Amino acid sequence: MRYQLIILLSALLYAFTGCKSKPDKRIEQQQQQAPDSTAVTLKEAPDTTLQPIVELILRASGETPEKMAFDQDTLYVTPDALVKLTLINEATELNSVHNFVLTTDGKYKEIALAGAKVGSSGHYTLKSEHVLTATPIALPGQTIQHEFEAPPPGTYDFVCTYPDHLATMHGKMIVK
Ligand SMILES: [Cu+2]
Repeated sequence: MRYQLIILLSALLYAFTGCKSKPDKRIEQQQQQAPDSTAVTLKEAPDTTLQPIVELILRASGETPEKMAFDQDTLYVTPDALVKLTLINEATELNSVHNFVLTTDGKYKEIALAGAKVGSSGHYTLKSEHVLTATPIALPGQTIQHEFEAPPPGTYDFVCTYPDHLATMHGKMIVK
């Protein structure tokens, strides 16, 4: 009798755990497979707390193409810096429209000539791998604030790409 009771209990126990374990596994699998809709993938923003800041103030002046010029022909920037450029157009003549286009690989002349054909709606700036950054155009009397990451160490050219300003409006940016 006791033997039978043990068998009965064992059978019950087996039936109980057997029935229960199967659906449990399925639920576990479903839980593993189901995408977790509560998880949010956050793109880690670069930590700029300790990033050096280089502030540049560049003035453009001159009322005729021959006299139009930036007030500096060499700008110095440290690598990894956040560059805060202020472009001040001090001119009053309508044709004295300027921008600041930073270029690589000695291509500033090509960039300026091609940019001149882009027109005002495109801020006279060609979309090119040789253009690192560019301000919008600054109309006479306007001041433009523009921020960009310093490029790797090296020497770059900046240029105004408004038509016919290339000859007098360009300079070097040295990153070191
Ligand atoms: Cu210009």
